[in-house]
Amino acid sequence: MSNNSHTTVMNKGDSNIDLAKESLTALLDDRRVPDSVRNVLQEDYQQLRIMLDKLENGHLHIAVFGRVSVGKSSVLNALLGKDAFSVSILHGETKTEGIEEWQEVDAGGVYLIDTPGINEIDGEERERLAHEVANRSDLLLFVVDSDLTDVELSALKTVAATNRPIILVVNKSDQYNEKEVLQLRTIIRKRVTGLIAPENIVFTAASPSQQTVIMVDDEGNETETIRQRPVDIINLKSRLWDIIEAEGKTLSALNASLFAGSLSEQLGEKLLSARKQVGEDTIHMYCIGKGIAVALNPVPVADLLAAAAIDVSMVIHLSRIYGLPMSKSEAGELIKTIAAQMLVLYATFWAIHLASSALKIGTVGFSTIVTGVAQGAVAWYSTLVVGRVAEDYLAKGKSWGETGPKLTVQNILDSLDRDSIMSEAKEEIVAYLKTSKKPKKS
Ligand SMILES: Nc1nc2c(ncn2[C@@H]2O[C@H](COP(=O)(O)OP(=O)(O)O)[C@@H](O)[C@H]2O)c(=O)[nH]1
Ligand SMILES: [Mg+2]
Repeated sequence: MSNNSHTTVMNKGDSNIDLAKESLTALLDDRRVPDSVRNVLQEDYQQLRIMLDKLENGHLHIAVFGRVSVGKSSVLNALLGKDAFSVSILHGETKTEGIEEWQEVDAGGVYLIDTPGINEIDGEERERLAHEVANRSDLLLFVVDSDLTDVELSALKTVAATNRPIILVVNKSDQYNEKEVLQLRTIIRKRVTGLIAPENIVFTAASPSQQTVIMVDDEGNETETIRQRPVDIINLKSRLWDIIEAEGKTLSALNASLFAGSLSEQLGEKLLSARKQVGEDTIHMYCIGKGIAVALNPVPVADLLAAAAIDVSMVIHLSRIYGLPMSKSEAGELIKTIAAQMLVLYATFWAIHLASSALKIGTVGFSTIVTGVAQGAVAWYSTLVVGRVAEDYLAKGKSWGETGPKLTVQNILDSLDRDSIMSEAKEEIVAYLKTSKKPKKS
């Protein structure tokens, strides 16, 4: 919502742009995403910034897409009226993307983007490239040089699914005579029904080949002349001008909104996995902290208190990573709920733990260390469980969902291999105790 005063009457295009800008800005400025998580998703945030920039500058991006050697670079050069992009008879001349401003559009800010061809890469790579190119462009020129191959048709379907406007450019029309052009148009029109509107199928000859004409005079002498066929790009130019004039900025707003929409969807999933990743490291850090604190602390009651405090900090820390900050008491309540379920499910296990905890009083020297390490490992394990369960609860938006607390705890316990976790924990604790004397404060 814009609260600043607009003195001009907004047209549909402007309000679309505002909306698009808003949703991009909202994604960028989302305070619930902490820096630790943002760092993991740097590239996505960079893309968001580029998109917002483009929108603010009113830029329009037109990209070519298609098989290698159909004449993508040539089509762009013909539009630009200069050899801005390199062209080659060799396959795959265009290795990376290139961008060039199309000066002929008076309004300015229209850019043509050249891309590598698509046929020598496998299907998955093709899909990825198709999405990437589509995401970054407001209008696509899908270039072919004959009837569409299966690979081209599937690539066209992929880009069409991104809802970008597409012009199907049938290049190298100089290779066909008039009748063949008509036939080709009919065949292609049929093939792309539902994907491309008939007015967006345009024939071009971006870089026509030379024609050798042999003339025979009355005496039977042959003379060879080489004739340059004319470049034919005017239909594409005028179609582009029409579209730019009619929809210009709306197109880039449309694109930005689509991008923001799909990104926020993707970002939702990516955010979750980035949060998991950061959460994982965080939990591990607290497991070490708690394992060592417990291993070194000879008084079992204090063990439990210290342990609880560490778990509370961990849950608060996790709640920030998940963008749902919790207070100390809220975190405490959550731990209580989790602990209650753990007690129910693992009664014997904790009973042994508490018994060994009691044993620790009065023991000295080596045996204290041994018991300490064993207890540290138990503490580590319990913190891991609390952390994982808390994460699950946070990932569901601070709720137990349909699963409920009991089943959630049960599922997490089932997913963890207790024995191997505890033996790894012991190793880490012992390794830590060997290298330093004091536990790390977390
Ligand atoms: N006959 C003919 N050849 C063309 C045309 N456009 C491009 N070519 C040729 O096709 C080859 C590949 O062109 P290029 O633009 O590099 O294709 P890209 O790989 O799709 O970028 C080059 O040899 C061009 O000269 C055209 O309209 N007619
Ligand atoms: Mg090229």
